[in-house]
Amino acid sequence: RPAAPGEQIRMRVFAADDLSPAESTALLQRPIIDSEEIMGRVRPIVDAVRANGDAAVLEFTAKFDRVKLDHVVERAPFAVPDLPANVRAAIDQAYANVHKFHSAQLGADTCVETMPGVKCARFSRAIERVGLYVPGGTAVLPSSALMLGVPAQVAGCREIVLATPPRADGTIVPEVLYVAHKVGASAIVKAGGAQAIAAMAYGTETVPKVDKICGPGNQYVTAAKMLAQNDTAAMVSIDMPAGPSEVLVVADASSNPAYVASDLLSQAEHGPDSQVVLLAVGLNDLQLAAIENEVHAQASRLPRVDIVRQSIPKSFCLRVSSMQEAMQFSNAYGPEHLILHNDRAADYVADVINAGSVFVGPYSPESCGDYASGTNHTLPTYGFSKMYSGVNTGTFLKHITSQELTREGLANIGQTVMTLAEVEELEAHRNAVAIRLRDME
Ligand code: HSO
Ligand code: ZN
Repeated sequence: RPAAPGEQIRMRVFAADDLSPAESTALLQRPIIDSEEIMGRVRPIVDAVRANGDAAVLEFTAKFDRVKLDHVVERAPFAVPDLPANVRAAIDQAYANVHKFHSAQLGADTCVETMPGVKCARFSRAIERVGLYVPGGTAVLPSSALMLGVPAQVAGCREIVLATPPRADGTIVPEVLYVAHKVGASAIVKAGGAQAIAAMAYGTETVPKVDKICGPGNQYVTAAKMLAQNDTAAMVSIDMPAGPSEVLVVADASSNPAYVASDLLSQAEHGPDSQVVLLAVGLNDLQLAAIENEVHAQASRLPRVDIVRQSIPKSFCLRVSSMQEAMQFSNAYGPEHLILHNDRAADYVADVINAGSVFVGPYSPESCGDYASGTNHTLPTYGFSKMYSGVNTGTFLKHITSQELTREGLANIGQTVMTLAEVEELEAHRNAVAIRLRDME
């Protein structure tokens, strides 16, 4: 139940010691998403865009975004808007940091001589055409354009297409336009939701078809990405499945209650379904109350307090007695963001097994990673940090292998290959080696 105006905005509190195994497992669960119901709504939209192209996209934009457009795509060069100097400087700084960190991820090619005369190499190539989805909704998100566009640019993608819902007057958010220009996007699709994803997956008269679609979005966007990925007619891949945004904060008696509360709230303000977890390590009632009071006091002053009134009561605090217990719970939960406010926070990074991104110590708020420090903010949610990485430069690359054998190399490896071919009873395979070895005798 959302907190009523005037009522204390507080998280539910559980003590690990009092929970049955079933109850603590239940705490790890994310809200259940009825994917069949959503797929049922999204499939006709995807089909319509596939069949009718731009006309369908324009129709859905009029229906869902209530914006009447006469064209879907803006092509580069974009008319870069006049931005306030401080905003432009902030975007430039964030761009520089994200660019620096993602450039360092361009790994070197590898070449290994596995046996004398047998050389194996691996090199990378950029995915040629990528589609980046920048959500609209309750906030304008130029930072998401940056977090998707910079790694695509660093990887060397030939065509970067950005999709984002238009504003009420049909224009694109100026900050997003500026980022699109900086990352070298070639086109902006003025559409959101499933229709934008479908347009990039299949291509339309004006929307370029892409090879991979990345970026966060609501359940409809995610459903459309999954549908497109499973359709061989689209021939497109996606970055990862996405659920509501999450943070897990670890605090102990050494933590600053105001800092802890501010981090919980910066996630809580994203949306009513934001997942916020506090692990209170060995805190007494008074110490926990200090954090709770800060949450309420800071929340009450936020412009988005109505969203926080919904998300905070759905979130929870778990009281645990040791850091070991905290890290165990965190790894089982697999949070999108993990913030370590505890004493000697850096020592615990080694214990992290599942998390999208880790924020270490009292001076590393999630906001810095969300906007400007250099790490990416497009991260796995919903427990998918157990098997997915956040968006990174590698997201936009493929790795190709090659080999070159000399005569000597073939002589060295030939018998091994022929024996294995015999085991598999694939005579043509065996012969491809044998025919060469005979010539060499
Ligand atoms: N925390 C969000 C990213 C974001 N925050 C964008 C502010 N703007 C990702 O979980
Ligand atoms: Zn955020």
